[in-house]
Amino acid sequence: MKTNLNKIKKDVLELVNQAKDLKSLEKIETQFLGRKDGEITKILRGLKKLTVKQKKEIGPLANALKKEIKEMLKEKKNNLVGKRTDRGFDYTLPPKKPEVGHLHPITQFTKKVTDVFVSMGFEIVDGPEVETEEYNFDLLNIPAEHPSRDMWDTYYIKKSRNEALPRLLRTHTSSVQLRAMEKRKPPVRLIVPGRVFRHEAVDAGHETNFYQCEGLVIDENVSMANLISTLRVFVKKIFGEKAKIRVRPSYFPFVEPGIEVDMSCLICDSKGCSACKQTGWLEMLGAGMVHPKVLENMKVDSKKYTGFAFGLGIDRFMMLYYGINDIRLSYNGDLRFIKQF
Ligand code: FA5
Repeated sequence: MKTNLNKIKKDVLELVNQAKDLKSLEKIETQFLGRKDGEITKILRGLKKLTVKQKKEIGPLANALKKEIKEMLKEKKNNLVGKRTDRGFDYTLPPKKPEVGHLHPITQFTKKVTDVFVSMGFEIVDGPEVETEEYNFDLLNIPAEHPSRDMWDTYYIKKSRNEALPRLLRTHTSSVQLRAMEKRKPPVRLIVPGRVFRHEAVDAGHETNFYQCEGLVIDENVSMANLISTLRVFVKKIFGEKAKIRVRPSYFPFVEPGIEVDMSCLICDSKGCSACKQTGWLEMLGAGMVHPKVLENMKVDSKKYTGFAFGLGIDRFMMLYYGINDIRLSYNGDLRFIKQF
């Protein structure tokens, strides 16, 4: 009996060594440990026919061998699972977790921006990305052939046969100002977050497709001081006290006077980097007091009401917020970048 057990051990060792897949291991298990006809099972079952002395000798040996075989099979199984040799499919492995996506960093940051404005009492308004010249230019005091149209290099859409007027990809969210005022009367306090398009020379701070957030406030006695303090509160709410802004006079045909607002570059601590073109400042937004002509185009009495408007670059703010030194990273689809947010 003892020799028999030794032979079984030798056979099992040999078979386990030769086994190349999980199926072979199952076969070995059945052959030696199978409940009905397993060789070890039969020996254990036959113990009752032995003398007490034999039982005492063979019983522990057979049980020890059973345990040893189980361990050999387990170890070999682990090796095989590691190598995945079982016809390329191992049903004992836990399933691969499905990739769960998340909102793009621009979408997440846009929400942050709009949340701040909503907390300041602004209403969110939406508008079309494909626009007419009327809303993108004419009603904003930028007539056809006027040189100020050169400020925005525009993508035009090919006219279809039954279209009288050309359409274009909006160059700024200011186009929605006029649309919003068709359905509203002052006082208004609204923002328009959205995508805009320009035929730009792309670099670390400029894209052809980017995001803006327009703001429009119209009421009695609205002033430039209200505009600047609104922007200052916004910037501090997003970036905290460390953020500095500077205001420069500027020109936009739809505001008078117009300003541009720069923010201290938080990417390089104002030391100069590729994102701020080594100046330590990043241009963040254009703004100003709504031009009386534009108020009239909105059917707003320009003698009674005044207003301010601003258009901030969401991408630029996001770059400063997260310390991203190249705007193109947001649009190249590289998951190594996107997964960091
Ligand atoms: C405008 O688009 C005006 N509509 C803003 C405005 C609104 C002025 C209301 C007055 C009243 P501008 O072209 O400067 O202005 O763009 C506004 C902001 O968008 C810039 O300050 C910048 O932050 C961002 N921006 C402009 N061009 C790009 C670009 N190519 N890539 C990324 N961000 C840009």
